[in-house]
Amino acid sequence: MYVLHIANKNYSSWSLRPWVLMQHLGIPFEEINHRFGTGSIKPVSPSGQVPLLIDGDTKIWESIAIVEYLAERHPGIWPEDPAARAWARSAAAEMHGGFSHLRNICGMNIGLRIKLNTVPDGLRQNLNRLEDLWKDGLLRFGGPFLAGEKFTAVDAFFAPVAFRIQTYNPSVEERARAYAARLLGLPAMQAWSAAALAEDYRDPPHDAENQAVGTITADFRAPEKS
Ligand SMILES: N[C@@H](CCC(=O)N[C@@H](CS)C(=O)NCC(=O)O)C(=O)O
Repeated sequence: MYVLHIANKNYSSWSLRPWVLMQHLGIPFEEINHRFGTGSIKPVSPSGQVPLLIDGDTKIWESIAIVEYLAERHPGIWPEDPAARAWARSAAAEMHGGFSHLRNICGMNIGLRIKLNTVPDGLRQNLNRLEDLWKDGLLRFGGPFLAGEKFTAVDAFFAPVAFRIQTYNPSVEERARAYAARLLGLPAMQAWSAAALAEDYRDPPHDAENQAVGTITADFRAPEKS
């Protein structure tokens, strides 16, 4: 049985990617949850970060490597069509290495709703690129997912963006908003979200970062246990 190490579901966008993919595809795994700030990830993970997948004696870290490891063993991780697969790999790699303004300014915090103080140029550029990329995939492969009919790893890579759109409500075109809503409606995304909202503990550095970029207009998280 695979073991997937992840962190707080409310904040850990990288953990979400392999989790939602495995959950959606019905690949069985045991999950181990770490809390940010406790130092429990460091001794387990070669990079000191999550997600980390363990398969017997083999440790796989970095979300993109985890996805490729799974793709060698399970159907459905990437699209079957070679052109769609090439596009999906490119778009997932672009997400893995890029969109830094979106990732840094709009940190994932599933339970909060935040009105951004400003939308800096870098963030607007990332959002423009996101709209173009999603439009390209959805039109080229016919939807409803980015590389065609099925939810694959490229959708998993953009899954945290759907939560960010929900939290920060940035101005994005209707097609992008509808795709984000489609992701949010998936049972695996709903399960992750419900667990995130039920977390009764916080990571103050993440909360401080999110608070610094705007005004919190709602907080749907379970009360913090002291
Ligand atoms: N490039 C890595 C990023 C992993 C990452 O940044 N993980 C964060 C959580 S979302 C982490 O483990 N942070 C804890 C730390 O850095 O101490 C991947 O794709 O897996």
